Amino acid sequence: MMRTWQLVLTCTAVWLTVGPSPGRAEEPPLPNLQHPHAPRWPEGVTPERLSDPAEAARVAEWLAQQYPEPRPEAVRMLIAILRGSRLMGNDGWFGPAQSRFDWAWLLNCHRLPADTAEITADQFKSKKAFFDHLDRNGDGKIKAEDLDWSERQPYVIQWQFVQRWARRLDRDGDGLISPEEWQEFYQRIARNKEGGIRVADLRAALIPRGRSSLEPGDAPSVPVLVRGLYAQEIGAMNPGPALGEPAPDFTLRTPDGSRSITLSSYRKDRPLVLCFGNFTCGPFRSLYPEVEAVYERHREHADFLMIYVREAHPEDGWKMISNERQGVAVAQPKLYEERVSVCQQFCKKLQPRMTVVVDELDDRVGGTYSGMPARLYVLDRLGRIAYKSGRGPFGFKPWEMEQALIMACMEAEADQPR
Ligand SMILES: [Ca+2]
Ligand SMILES: [Ca+2]
Repeated sequence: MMRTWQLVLTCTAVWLTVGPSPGRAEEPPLPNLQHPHAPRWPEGVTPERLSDPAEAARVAEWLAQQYPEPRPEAVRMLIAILRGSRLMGNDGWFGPAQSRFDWAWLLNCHRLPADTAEITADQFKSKKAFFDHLDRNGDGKIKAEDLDWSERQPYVIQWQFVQRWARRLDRDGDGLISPEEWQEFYQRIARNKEGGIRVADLRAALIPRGRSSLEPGDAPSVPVLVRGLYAQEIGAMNPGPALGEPAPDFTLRTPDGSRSITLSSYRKDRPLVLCFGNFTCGPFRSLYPEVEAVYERHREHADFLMIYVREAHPEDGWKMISNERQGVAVAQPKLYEERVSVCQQFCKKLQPRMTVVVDELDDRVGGTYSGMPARLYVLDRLGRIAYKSGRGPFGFKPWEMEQALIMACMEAEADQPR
């Protein structure tokens, strides 16, 4: 009797989900087609058909004709996917951060002419700790290149390499390399070798061969990426607020439900950092401890808030073998309570000390700020967007954000009544 009831309930649930309209159950319709920033989609084409490169190229051409340049961000990303992008961070909607706090701002703040090449410690008008962070390469001078986080900078290339290395060592994905993980890495690559690790072993372990730097089992197919784009799992379709705009207000609850946090209730005389992220985004987990480190360094003169958003790599989307190995395997929450529960898993693993709030299931805040899958903002003391990182995971650069935050703090300091 129980079984019959279960069957009836299951059938009813399936019918309610799929509805009576025609269409094969294994190819559900694209979500969010009515979203104001969703790219138009050709009639009768399912994402699954785009496994055929010729069909993908045809749809890319159709989109290119539908949207003359300059194209919306989501259209740029979709066309890049259809033309073979596997989301390596240098195409589609990925791009550099935007910041009011750049080299020109710093020179102006010091009343130095625009062609000045460097600022020395003696000339610097704020705390020594601030100088040390702005002098990224530690040569005792701040130069324009210290503030340049584009990929042409050797420092940034090295930094990305270290980040990839750290992720390979961090087997449980908590953003820290434990002594056991360090030892395990040594054993893994030195296995069957006499007398330690050779340079070639390190190279083989840290510079994987092949087209993708993703681990085996993590590389996505075109249909998975197209569905991920419309589901806003690989990123929000909205481009988010522009530099200088007032930060859109919101109220969200903490994961324990005990508090509601409203953005506009934060102090007006100091900067505020917004950190967007989710549990299943591996690069975000890997870098989150660095955001916490920035929080510890600057909590005395700035506010911080983390907004927990939609999962990037749920089991029913672009699932990652590397996540499963780390015990990070969750379906995309269908209820707010489920998202809260995944956020609690995140909190258990990453132990955030800054305040965390959970976005509503309709992604009202993550969507507005283009916060999915991960992104950083610095709001100035007037609540305007002063720094907006590139889209995560590639644009998620905590140390770039820290430099902008330091300059936002210098600006706030200079404005204080004396
Ligand atoms: Ca320097
Ligand atoms: Ca670890």
